[in-house]
Amino acid sequence: METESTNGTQVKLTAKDYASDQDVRWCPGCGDYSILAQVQRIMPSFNLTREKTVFVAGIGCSSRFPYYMNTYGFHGIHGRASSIASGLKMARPDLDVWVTSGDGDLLSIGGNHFIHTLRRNLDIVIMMFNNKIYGLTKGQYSPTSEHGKVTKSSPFGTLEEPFNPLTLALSSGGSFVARAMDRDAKHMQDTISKGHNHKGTAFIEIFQNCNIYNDGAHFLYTEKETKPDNTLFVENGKPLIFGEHKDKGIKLNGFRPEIINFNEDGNSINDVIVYDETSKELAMIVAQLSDFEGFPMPFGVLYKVNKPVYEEQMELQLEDSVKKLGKGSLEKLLFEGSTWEIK
Ligand SMILES: Cc1ncc(C[n+]2csc(CCOP(=O)(O)OP(=O)(O)O)c2C)c(N)n1
Ligand code: SF4
Repeated sequence: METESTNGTQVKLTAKDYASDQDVRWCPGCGDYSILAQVQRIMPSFNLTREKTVFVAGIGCSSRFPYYMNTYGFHGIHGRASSIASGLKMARPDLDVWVTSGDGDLLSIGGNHFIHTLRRNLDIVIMMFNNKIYGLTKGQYSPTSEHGKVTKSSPFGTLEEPFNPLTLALSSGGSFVARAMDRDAKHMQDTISKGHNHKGTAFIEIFQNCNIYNDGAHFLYTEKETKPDNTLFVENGKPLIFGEHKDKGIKLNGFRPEIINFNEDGNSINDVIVYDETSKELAMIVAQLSDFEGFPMPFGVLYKVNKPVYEEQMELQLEDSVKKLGKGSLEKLLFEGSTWEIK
């Protein structure tokens, strides 16, 4: 339970305090509702004040998120949430800054901004709601739509291979890379909390069902019957096991992952990889598992390392420069050096 100081008084906040008075305008049954509920539920545990919390979004159904949070918010332009959040965090490092975005918003028009935000490692949280489609614009394919996907903008099937958001984040220098799903509330809460508590940019991909334009895109991983055999829940220090009876595991044969079954001769849990979330090599291998036929989809925190954060380095550099060179003048800077006049 959190406390907030308003006019000197201490008030305990609950999930309800984080819900705004706006009507939620997502389609009934949309996976976004679950994400909103889980975020509101965990917010009080962070001991923050609402005045110091900001949700930044681009454009899309998912990007309506800031309207529904009773915090500060910024509904920006398409694809620019990471950049707006970066500027905000640099100017006001005391704020708690969150980005909510869709797979189209973040990886298509916002792709460039996204990769550089990860590379810089500002202390913010980026949540990407992945429904593998453009929801708001009524069902065109997105950078995560599978190859061959028939949509309004790809009537004969997409020709491109989709991005794997986790390997993209890892290779862009992300210091916290994780995946959750709309239908597993507890795991989502836990993953987002870990992301928030990480110092640096936390990237969390959340599988979200768009029941209007791409219903069932993630059902293999969310439904009771199919989930155990098709998902791998990664935990630091624990063996990579999965399956309804927890009798399957992932082992490495050189760099190649292999599935082993403990009921078959010679296989045992001791052969399975014990996960180390600080190993980028392991994170890369596990993030790609689902790209191969028959392998499960990984969820949880795949990678988490401590690296210097951008805003602190910038502050130190500024202080150091002022010490060495004095305060400086913008006017002088603009008019010094080689300037010329166009006549
Ligand atoms: C510059 C610009 N280009 C295109 C659009 C149209 N547009 C609005 S939202 C969107 C895609 C949203 O998809 P996604 O980010 O996956 O979010 P979802 O709606 O599925 O949550 C597009 C292409 C726009 N608003 N601005
Ligand atoms: S179009 Fe899809 S993503 Fe958008 S609100 Fe409706 S169900 Fe949700």
